[in-house]
Amino acid sequence: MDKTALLVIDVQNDFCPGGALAVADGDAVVGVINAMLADFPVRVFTQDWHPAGHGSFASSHPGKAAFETTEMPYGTQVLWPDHCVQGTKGAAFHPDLSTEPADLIIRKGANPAIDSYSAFFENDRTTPTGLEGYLRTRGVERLVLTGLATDFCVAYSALDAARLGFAAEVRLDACRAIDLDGSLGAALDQMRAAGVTLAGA
Ligand code: VGL
Ligand code: ZN
Repeated sequence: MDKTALLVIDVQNDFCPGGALAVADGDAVVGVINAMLADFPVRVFTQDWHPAGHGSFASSHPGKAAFETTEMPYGTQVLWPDHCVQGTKGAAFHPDLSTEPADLIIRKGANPAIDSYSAFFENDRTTPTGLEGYLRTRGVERLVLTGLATDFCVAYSALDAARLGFAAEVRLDACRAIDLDGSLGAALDQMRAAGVTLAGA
């Protein structure tokens, strides 16, 4: 039997209602994820974990507003409101999320010059977080992905998982999307094309 890991992506206060980059209904994933945890032998949580003044923040780009884009050396970057600044309440996990079962917590986005949506690589798509090695040495072959946001960090993680040869399933009922200019539809299409299973819709 394939060993399956549950990946819980960025269920942090800033992505929940009232947060700096609130995803509509983001906190609705908490109960669904809590109920799934016991079914998996390996559980990995991620935290978006930016230094103040991070390069993905619109506030770091004079004349730019949040949700506009800019060109970075690694490609086009959406500029976000300041969010998930290391050590702040916004960067903490949602208080009702059951984090005790986590085997590993991966923090990403700490490099001020590169954003990091995926749990596996920074947005240059080459600088690794170490998650691949962790999963392989634990014998994991299959991933079930949950969390925030479907069309950014969950999708990038699922696409990287598929590219690395893991079987990947996204549980849409345990995810919520930002959906910026059709980004949700595009992400779902890309995931389907990459062989990611979309479940729980
Ligand atoms: C995310 C935008 C910026 C996410 C993180 O977790 O999907 N989105 N940083
Ligand atoms: Zn971020």
